[in-house]
Amino acid sequence: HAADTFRTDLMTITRHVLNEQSRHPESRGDLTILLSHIVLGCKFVASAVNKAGLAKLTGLAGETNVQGEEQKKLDVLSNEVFVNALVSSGRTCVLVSEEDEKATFVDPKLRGKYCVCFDPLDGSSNIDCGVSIGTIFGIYMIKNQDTVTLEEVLQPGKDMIAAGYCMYGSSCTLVLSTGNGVNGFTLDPSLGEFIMTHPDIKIPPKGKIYSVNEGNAKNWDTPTAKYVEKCKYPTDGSSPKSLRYIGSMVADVHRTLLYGGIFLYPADKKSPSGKLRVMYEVFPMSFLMEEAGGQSFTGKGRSLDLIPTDII
Ligand code: P6P
Repeated sequence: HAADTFRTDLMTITRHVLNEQSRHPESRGDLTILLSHIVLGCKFVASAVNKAGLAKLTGLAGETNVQGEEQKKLDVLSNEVFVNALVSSGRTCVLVSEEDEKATFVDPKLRGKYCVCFDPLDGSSNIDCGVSIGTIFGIYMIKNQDTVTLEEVLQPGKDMIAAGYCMYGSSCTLVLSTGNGVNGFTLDPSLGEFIMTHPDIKIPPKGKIYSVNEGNAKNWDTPTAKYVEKCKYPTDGSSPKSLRYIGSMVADVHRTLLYGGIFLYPADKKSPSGKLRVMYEVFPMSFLMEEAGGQSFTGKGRSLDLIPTDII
């Protein structure tokens, strides 16, 4: 029976990643091990985010909880979880985190060949009101792990070999690409496993939704203002687009991937280079968009062609 087959033939993220690895016979399984540690980090953060309201984890750093323990903000805690998971995987040599001003160069004895750029809890200002937030990550290969320098980390996004995000919302959804399409997995808390629920995600070719913070309209340049105006007052007889803006990039991008449309955070007078961070917001999400048949532009060119000048 279909139901029985489903129950006994689960496509977990671990099994999917192993299948992907088997497409590269020369692979030693390092990426598989690295991804399994990232998945562990996501499971831990999912659990902490779900308990945040109860455990009053959402308090500001420095407050003490009922046990008089120093409270860690969820994003600080999430960062520690991912740094520990990535270092202990033994497959990374340098980490770039939104939470840390400087790159983390892993102890030489524990080094591996990958660089991971990540935002451990993007959109964390939305935690207190229960809006979906997420972890975003991108993975690069480093040529020589023992002598890696910051310059080697500042690679264009097109050199990324994998990227993904985990959205902590009504359910916990992990979306991943290792360069062969995009797949979505949903955490089954009773199993503690991510089960494939969105195989081979492709962004719909036409979308009816535009997603932008209209509150910045007075700061937009003319081309941006004209584009958004056309979304609201189309001149080709089509219907106006709907505006959906959550203010949490993982949630806005996930909806765009599944429903189609456009998400934009245009540069403006306030943020001449735009607000989104290149290495752990723009690159991973652009990688996923292209792998799902979409596109990502900076307004001047392809986002993945950007060469970052610094890690923040
Ligand atoms: P604004 C969250 O802080 C974030 O980096 C992204 O997750 C989100 O898309 C953006 O900022 C929201 O920015 O200025 O619209 O609040």
